[in-house]
Amino acid sequence: MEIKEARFVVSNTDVKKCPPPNKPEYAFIGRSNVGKSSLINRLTNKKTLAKISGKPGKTRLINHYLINEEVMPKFQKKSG
Ligand SMILES: Nc1nc2c(ncn2[C@@H]2O[C@H](COP(=O)(O)OP(=O)(O)O)[C@@H](O)[C@H]2O)c(=O)[nH]1
Ligand SMILES: [Mg+2]
Repeated sequence: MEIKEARFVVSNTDVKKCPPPNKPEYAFIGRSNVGKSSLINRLTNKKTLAKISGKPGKTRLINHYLINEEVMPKFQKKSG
């Protein structure tokens, strides 16, 4: 898949508040500081899409990013 567009959608601490699972999703899961954010930025060719930190334990959130929105226009951000 060619990534043409990528944007941050929302961060959550509660999985119940995450966007509805109405799209294919790729999950990047791993220990703190292993390079998850760096990998997301590399794949999307956006240096600042996912925040990268030198210190472990900075991010304790579930972050959702939307890739190629024009291919999947029905996505709606879930509020709250
Ligand atoms: N040497 C090296 N450092 C990396 C690599 N990928 C990420 N890092 C560094 O590892 C640290 C944590 O990366 P980050 O992407 O924030 O990890 P995350 O906590 O899993 O999201 C940052 O200082 C990155 O610059 C890599 O492939 N090689
Ligand atoms: Mg990270």
